[in-house]
Amino acid sequence: MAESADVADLVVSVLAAPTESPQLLTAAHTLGRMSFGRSTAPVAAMPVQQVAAPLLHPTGDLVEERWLSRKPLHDLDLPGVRGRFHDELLFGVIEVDEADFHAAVDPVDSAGSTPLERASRAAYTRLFSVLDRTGFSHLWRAWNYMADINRDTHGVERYRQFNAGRQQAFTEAARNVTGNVPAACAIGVRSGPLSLAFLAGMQPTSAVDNPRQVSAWRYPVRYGRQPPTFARASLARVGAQEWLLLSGTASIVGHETVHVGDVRRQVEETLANIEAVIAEANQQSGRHAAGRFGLHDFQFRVYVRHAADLHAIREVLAAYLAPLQSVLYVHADICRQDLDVEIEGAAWRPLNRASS
Ligand code: 3EB
Repeated sequence: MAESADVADLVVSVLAAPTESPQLLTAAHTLGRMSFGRSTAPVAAMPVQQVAAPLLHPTGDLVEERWLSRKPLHDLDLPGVRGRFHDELLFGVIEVDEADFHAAVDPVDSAGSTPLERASRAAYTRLFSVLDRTGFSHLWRAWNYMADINRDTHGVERYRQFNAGRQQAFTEAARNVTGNVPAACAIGVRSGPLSLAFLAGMQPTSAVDNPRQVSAWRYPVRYGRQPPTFARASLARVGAQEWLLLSGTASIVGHETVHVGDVRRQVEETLANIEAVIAEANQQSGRHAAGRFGLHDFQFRVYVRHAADLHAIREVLAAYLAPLQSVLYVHADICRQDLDVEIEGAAWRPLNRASS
């Protein structure tokens, strides 16, 4: 029993329902929170990412997801970021108001730069300075939310503006923009500032690829002048555990969207992609792990573009997932206009004693 007690000491869990976690669900054990829909004012002492998107399912009181830990937690005290950390991991939230940035047209670069591009660059520049100052140098996972993600302004889709600003900040901070890049998602919400939540660690993660998909940082220019900076998943160690953080995953094969207009087949293709990423992660961690990750180990978050598709999406997922598996359905926009659904998730498992 010593083994499992030890593991429990280190567990950080994404919780779907407050009632499921009697002892841990207190402020003292909360590393970070993500809330959905019309939420209450932020609690100053705790980092919370307020996602301006309604939860479609489950409905009711459930409005947030929490990352929990039994480790001693400390509040971060730096300007422009709300964060909490323990000895291995930092959770933080950075919000940047686009209204603080004006469109600029550089006479040398006729493309200029837009308020969202500048806001994205500023958010990531701030993030990297937080990581440099705290020693949590390695960005593991980023959750990006912005209003009107598919709208064109200044002649460019806003998601592409975001990609440009993000990539620029990575480059300026001398971070990789190819290869070992963090897991991420970039999602459209109803209103509000550009919101960036992140997990960063003292130790590096390994990026996991998907052999069915072109790496996002290699997408051809038809998807935007600067490609998105993310990996399909991050494989990380926390104490005696291994974590697999799955990026937002969609119905993309190679670099092309498939099953346009058919949400059921999009879900199936997305699950095939997730299975491929899990298989790749299992191969990468190999003998270090006790057991393998499987689809049933994950807590999932599903972004649904059209609320009317909820039923179909749930029906398809029910055929693949365990009956009590935790899945949150969020009404939000996907970064490609031709995609109707995107799925992300997280899972953890014990490492072998010998290799930890
Ligand atoms: C895709 O596979 C779908 O820009 O950070 C998924 C995950 C997507 C992360 C990002 C975008 C991002 O290209 C979109």
